Amino acid sequence: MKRNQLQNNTDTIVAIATAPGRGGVGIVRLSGGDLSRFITGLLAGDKILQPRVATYSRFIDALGDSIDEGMALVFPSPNSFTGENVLELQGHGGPVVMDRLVQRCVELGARLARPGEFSERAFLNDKMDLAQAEAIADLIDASSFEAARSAVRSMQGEFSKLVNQLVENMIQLRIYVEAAIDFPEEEIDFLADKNLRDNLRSLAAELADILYRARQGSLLRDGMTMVLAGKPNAGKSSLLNALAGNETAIVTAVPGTTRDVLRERVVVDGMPLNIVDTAGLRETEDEIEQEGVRRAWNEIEQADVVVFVVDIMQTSEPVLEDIWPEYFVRYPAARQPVILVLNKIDLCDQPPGALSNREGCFALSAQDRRGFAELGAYLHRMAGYQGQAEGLFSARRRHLDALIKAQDLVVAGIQQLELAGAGELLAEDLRQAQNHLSEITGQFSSDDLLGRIFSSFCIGK
Ligand SMILES: Nc1nc2c(ncn2[C@@H]2O[C@H](COP(=O)(O)OP(=O)(O)OP(=O)(O)O)[C@@H](O)[C@H]2O)c(=O)[nH]1
Ligand SMILES: [Mg+2]
Repeated sequence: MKRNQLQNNTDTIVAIATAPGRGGVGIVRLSGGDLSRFITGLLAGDKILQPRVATYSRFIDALGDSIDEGMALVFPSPNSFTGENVLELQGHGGPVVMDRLVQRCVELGARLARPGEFSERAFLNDKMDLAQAEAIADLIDASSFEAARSAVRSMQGEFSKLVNQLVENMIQLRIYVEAAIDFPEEEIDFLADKNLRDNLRSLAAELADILYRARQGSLLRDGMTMVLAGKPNAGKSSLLNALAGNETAIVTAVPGTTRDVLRERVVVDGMPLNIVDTAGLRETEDEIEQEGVRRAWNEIEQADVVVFVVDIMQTSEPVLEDIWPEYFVRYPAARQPVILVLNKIDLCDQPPGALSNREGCFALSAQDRRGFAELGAYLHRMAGYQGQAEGLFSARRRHLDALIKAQDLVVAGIQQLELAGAGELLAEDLRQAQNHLSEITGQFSSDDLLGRIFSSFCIGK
């Protein structure tokens, strides 16, 4: 992959940079290549644009008729967002006006930008790294004050700085380990070197710290996915409605009411949560319901946390293994956390809240909302959510995966060293761990990964 070389010989891309719809001002942005034909072709009179100075002008079509009038701004390479020559036309923010300006740019030889293409070019021209580019998209998409604050920190390079520092430490260790392997006659008995072990351990600790903070940041951004599962009529849809504060799901006394998967994004005491309501799990002849049950299992499999809802009146002993054996049959090993909710306590004398003798078991009423605070607090604790963005940075699932892989490798490497004295294996683990970390900032990344990341951005960004 080519970086560090300004790609000013690229074609010119154009897009509306402002949000679609009507607004006081709308901006059309061009980037790449020689922009002089756009300046002469679009601006009335022979306008000479000073770099980064707003110049008032009429914007004209091929016949010289006015499309609009406004400000033109040129940012010569390399001092622009993309690092290329950039021209901005700030006109009136009407969709027709904006479209005509874009059309005129296309007539003059520009090509419509793909989603995220401006950011992609900024990345390729070393204006920012991958984590920073992603943070811009996260800032634009931020749904809460905290999420926006942590996105800004990532955008300004806080996250990247930590990752780069980690990579740097890893390189130092690798140099040492590989030198010891390559020059055994030097008699650096590196396996016995206490310094090496200490350094490896502190590397693992640093990784764990960054991972913790990245997890928090990713929670702020995405929230956990919590799937409501259970037998028909347990009150899953009622619980969804109560948590969401609206009547999203149909609730009836008929078992098998819900067939489709319903999704609702809610904020529980500042923590975003993606709740998924599913069809009641049961054997059924009904074809539609069968499909609903199949989809329910699908969602259960992908959940960060599963809430298994039961009707307390139908339940004698709240032991998950007995109440929901199918789950343990399907997933004998690695499972996500499951919370057991005993619903409808308004019908009996069970007090609301956590059951003292059972971890992760809560009594509540979806009808009168008793017991909700305890469940909410438990979810917060489970997610490790601190509720404050101090020292956090926005992070994505992709970043977490890379950090986790790097951590696993470092831990494995330490074991190779301590148990087997295997220096070569340690060296290989460290090499791979470094590659995973470098994926975060994009120093080491495939075109495929870049394509996936930037195509999820909005057009004009
Ligand atoms: N008394 C009482 N009734 C409840 C409570 N929660 C739900 N119900 C009732 O239980 C019945 C089923 O509720 P739903 O929310 O539709 O149950 P569900 O689990 O989504 O059912 P399916 O969609 O059929 O799987 C309805 O009649 C609700 O009014 C509760 O906390 N207390
Ligand atoms: Mg339902």
